[in-house]
Amino acid sequence: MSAEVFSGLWSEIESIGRVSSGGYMRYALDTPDLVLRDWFRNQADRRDMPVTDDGNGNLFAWWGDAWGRDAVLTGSHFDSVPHGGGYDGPLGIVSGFLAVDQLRAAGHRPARPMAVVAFVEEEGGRFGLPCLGSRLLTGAIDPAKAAALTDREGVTFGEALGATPAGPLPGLTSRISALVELHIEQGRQLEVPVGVASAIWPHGRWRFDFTGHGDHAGTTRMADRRDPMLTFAYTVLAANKEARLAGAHATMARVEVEPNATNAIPSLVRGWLDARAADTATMDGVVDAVVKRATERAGRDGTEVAVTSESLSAEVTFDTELAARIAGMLGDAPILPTGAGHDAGVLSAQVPTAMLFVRNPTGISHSPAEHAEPDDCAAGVDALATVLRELT
Ligand code: HGY
Ligand code: MN
Ligand code: MN
Repeated sequence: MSAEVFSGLWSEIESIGRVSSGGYMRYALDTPDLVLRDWFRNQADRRDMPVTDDGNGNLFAWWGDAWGRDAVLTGSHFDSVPHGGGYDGPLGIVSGFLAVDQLRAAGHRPARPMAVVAFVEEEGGRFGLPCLGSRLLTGAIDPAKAAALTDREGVTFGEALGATPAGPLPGLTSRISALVELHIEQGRQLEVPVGVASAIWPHGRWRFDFTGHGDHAGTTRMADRRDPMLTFAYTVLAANKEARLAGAHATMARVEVEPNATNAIPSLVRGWLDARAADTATMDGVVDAVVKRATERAGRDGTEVAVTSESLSAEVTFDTELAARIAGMLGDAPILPTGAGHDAGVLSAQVPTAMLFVRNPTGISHSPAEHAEPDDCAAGVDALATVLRELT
């Protein structure tokens, strides 16, 4: 694959959902996502690849019998975090179509069906639960619960989807023999264009509701205040400290304040904790320590704190034999873990899965500055084509 051919297809989607920050606002099933889903169908049509929808919002473009036995899937997601980068997700889908082109040009005739997949709501940016589409496909979430998830405007996932999600595909594990997801690397770990994933850190999201007494900013004595913003601010610092002490990662980057007025002491501050670590015990230890310190501080501030676990993603160890086999196909590509969650991680609970990482020169992701070089992206397509050829 040449960088020019890669850039040619890449340029077709590059501007979809991009905003003035240079980042992307691609929320699941929102307008830019619907445009990308139409682009996906158009790409499939151009390649005589029939498209099926699994009733959960995930799209599958087929080369061979749709849902024939032992299918090999590749793909990723279109949705982004707000003002996120353009590669996180779409790179895996564009590379999937280009890998099909490359295999066909080389005369490959797959002995088993293949599909390029677009998983819905991987980031959880709109409905709050990451990997929603792949959790539905694998039965990891109850369809009614998924349908009831709401976005900031109060629109439910069921309304956005236009139906109650179908839930798990019957006989999934016999229908899929492997999933290979290609994704931009999101750390600073790759010195060569392509790597292979070994594991995904366990990670989760917890919502902290800090409640206090709303009051006038100008007339309320400092000694009389029950200000939840203080408890929140302390908790942000505590999360950072506990993560550093444990060698884990903790972030509080999303906050909602009521009434969110310059001259009113808040009655409620809602803050989300994203915590991750190389193992579950360490992650749990960090979260417990943060909850303990937030609760103690609330006692001093005269406020209340309630913590709700909103999503949990268990530790993933990818199929080691498959990872080693793939690394071998790619001239001993490096095998490395990641702290980022992926749909492949969800599917790994049921089917053999692997991930290919494409070098990210700065390691920056979930930011408009996210970037991968066309040469490395083209090398990623070559690697994906090699793996898909061997697996089919
Ligand atoms: O948050 C993550 O790890 C992924 O980008 N959903
Ligand atoms: Mn992401
Ligand atoms: Mn991603």
